Amino acid sequence: MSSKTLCPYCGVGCGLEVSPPAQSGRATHRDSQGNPIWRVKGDRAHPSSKGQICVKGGTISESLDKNRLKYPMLRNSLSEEFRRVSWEKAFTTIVHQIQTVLANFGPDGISMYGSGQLQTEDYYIAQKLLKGCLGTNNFDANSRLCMSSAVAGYIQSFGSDGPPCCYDDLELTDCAFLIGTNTAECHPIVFNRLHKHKKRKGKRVKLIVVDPRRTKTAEAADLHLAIKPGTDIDLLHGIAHLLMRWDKIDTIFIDECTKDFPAYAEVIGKYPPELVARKCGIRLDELETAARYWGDAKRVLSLWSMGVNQSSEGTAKVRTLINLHLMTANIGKPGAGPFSLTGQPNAMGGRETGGLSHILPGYRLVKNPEHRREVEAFWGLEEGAISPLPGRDVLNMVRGLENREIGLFWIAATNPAVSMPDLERTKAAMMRSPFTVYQDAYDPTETKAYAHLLLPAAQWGEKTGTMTNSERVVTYCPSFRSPPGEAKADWEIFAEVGRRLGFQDKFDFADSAEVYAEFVQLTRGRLCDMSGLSHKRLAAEGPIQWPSPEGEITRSYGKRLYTNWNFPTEDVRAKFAAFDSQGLAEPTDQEYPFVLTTGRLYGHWHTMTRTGRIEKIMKMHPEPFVEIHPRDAQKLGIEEGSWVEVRSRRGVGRWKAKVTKAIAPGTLFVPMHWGALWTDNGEANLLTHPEVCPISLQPELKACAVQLVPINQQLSINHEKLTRKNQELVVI
Ligand SMILES: Nc1nc2c(c(=O)[nH]1)N[C@H]1C(S)=C(S)[C@@H](COP(=O)(O)OP(=O)(O)OC[C@H]3O[C@@H](n4cnc5c(=O)[nH]c(N)nc54)[C@H](O)[C@@H]3O)O[C@H]1N2
Ligand SMILES: Nc1nc2c(c(=O)[nH]1)N[C@H]1C(S)=C(S)[C@@H](COP(=O)(O)OP(=O)(O)OC[C@H]3O[C@@H](n4cnc5c(=O)[nH]c(N)nc54)[C@H](O)[C@@H]3O)O[C@H]1N2
Ligand code: SF4
Ligand SMILES: [Mo]
Repeated sequence: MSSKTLCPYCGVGCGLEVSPPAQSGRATHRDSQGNPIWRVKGDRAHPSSKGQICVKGGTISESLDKNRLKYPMLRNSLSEEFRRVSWEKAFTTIVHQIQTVLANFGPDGISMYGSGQLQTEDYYIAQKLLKGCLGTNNFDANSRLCMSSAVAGYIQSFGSDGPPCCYDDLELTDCAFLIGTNTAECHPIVFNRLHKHKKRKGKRVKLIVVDPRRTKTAEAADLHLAIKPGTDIDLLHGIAHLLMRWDKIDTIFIDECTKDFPAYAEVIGKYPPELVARKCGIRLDELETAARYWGDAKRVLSLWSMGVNQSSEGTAKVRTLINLHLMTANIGKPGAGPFSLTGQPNAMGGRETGGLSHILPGYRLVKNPEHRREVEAFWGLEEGAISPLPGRDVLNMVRGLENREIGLFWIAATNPAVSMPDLERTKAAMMRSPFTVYQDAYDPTETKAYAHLLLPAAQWGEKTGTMTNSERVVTYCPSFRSPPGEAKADWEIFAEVGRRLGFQDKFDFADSAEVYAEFVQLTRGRLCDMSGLSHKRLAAEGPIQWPSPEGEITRSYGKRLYTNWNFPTEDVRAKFAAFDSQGLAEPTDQEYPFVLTTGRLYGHWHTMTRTGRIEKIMKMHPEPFVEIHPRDAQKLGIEEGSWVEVRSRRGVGRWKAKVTKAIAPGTLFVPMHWGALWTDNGEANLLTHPEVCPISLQPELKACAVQLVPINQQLSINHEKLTRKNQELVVI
């Protein structure tokens, strides 16, 4: 019997069909430890992916049985060894810790740091526990490092979060504008759909890629604008300037459906093309070509991800991109719109359930008194139970730990000891935590070193829930195998803590279908209305796209938002933004003359807890490296494959040089994936800085100033030691 589910890696959200390892009599595919491997193929009936998958989805099942955390483990201090404990002991310990912190610090002494890899049901129960019952908004997620600039940009420009487009638009556009996204490697199936369309339509479809690196995505483009890191706003204003000059703007749409255009027009007046081209480090004719492609197209679809969001002006970048859509009415119609590609499989579900410290379930805001009252009433809480103050974002949690303002730090489904910026500082802060609960599926991970209590989580395939992909399609993900050892679903862990804290009636759920049924009621009447969805319906009918209000008979797929050009603002108009370009938070100077950017490789997933243990992927990407332009390499006498040191004001890393024209001169690229368990030489985030966008509070993981120094010595990679660290065979 096979099960239909969703790939638990990226936000494309491909449908998978998973079947058990072959039964006796037939050859069984086994991993290097002898575990039978579940068979995985693409689900042809899934509307988002139509049967396609990439190497990550195709190999996911090989990681299911390796290095799993199976039992709760406890220690009194970080210097002690962990000892196995019962769930009973684990729960009484957490409840005791929470009660102590409530007495000593009040509710805001508790902080939880979650993840876009939790399912919607997990996320929802965590919000109810923290924001509702405990009265603290200190729930943030790794989406702060990922999607928060997109969320802020949508809210400010349109009045609500919510990507307005759908993947069908990939096949309907005549100009795709990809900025700060390596779609080919990070959202491969979205890219396949777009690329096929382009191949079919030939010159009639234009593909523009804006990225300081010549990525696989850029290689497929008609026009690759290799701008200097952090000059996106200049570029976008430059395009707007030309569109104005050439009278390629839609004045009727601007007059009837938007506001604040004059202030924006004044700003773009200051960005003449010659100046912009110089600032961005591109040719004037390249800028003009980009503007012409945009201006001549009937339907422009822009796609973006971390090159835009992970910036100290992330929200301004998002809004400036949306401005271009507004001035040319490229929104709410087929093949057009500003489409943020979400990174993680359920980052969207996180947004729907209120999984950041400033939001509440159903696309509501903590700061809005009416929104708080609606949620309090729904949860059966007294008025005022939800704090009116946004909680700590994750960087503020780090500061809270430093200042000893946090008594209990609870981490779930993320590995901050690799993925947070300014890692030494993050680690030092986590060392100060009086008590850290870490709820993860794998063991070891780098974050384990900073935990007092480890809780084994059932992961995807071992618990039943739902996830929403980038195009708002909700997929039912049933449990198809038992969790290893005593692992439990995240939502069950949160709910049990809630019951033991005295909120029996609030967490009285028989199963996750009941959790989902409660959650969707909170979306009724909101933009993300899912009141027509249930586990039962999703299991029977397959994936469904929201909005999906109860009782409405609509298509389940191919929906767009804002097709009537009414936006959820007070006056139903979308808003132009007037931001000047600020550049990088840490500009280069004589001492630190290079910009270091960081990002992803096709095969690996984040901190490698799964992909580091998959042979095929380790063979594709065995070790980290630093990309250096030949001109810079020559100047410094660096040869391909030689070791170099990269130093920032915060940390140092050593990598093998990959000399390539794929990177712009003056810029270096290091993959983010390798943490302390996988390398002894260089971790990207030891170098990055913690400066954030003042609006979205998203850190600028994409750029810091560094020195590049050749080291005339051959460093060895101690594979044996690294293998021991990971307690299993890793093929390199
Ligand atoms: N293979 C793989 N796929 C993934 C993931 C993974 O770990 N591995 N993770 C998922 C997640 S959570 C996310 S968030 C997405 C991320 O997906 P992407 O955002 O596509 O991936 P990144 O490699 O982080 O960054 C994208 C590009 O931004 C460029 N960039 C850097 N600075 C700038 C700048 O100033 N301006 C512009 N325009 N571009 C710049 C980089 O050169 C890089 O090519 O991928 C998802 N998919
Ligand atoms: N330098 C640099 N740093 C970055 C980025 C970058 O581009 N550059 N990108 C940032 C972005 S966009 C992101 S999204 C983050 C990602 O960074 P992380 O969130 O730290 O990365 P993951 O390795 O995906 O960690 C997820 C963890 O959840 C566990 N897990 C999987 N499924 C489950 C489950 O169902 N329940 C529980 N409890 N645990 C589970 C996995 O074992 C793993 O340990 O990194 C950020 N950091
Ligand atoms: S494109 Fe993303 S969702 Fe699809 S199979 Fe690959 S990792 Fe999974
Ligand atoms: Mo992400």
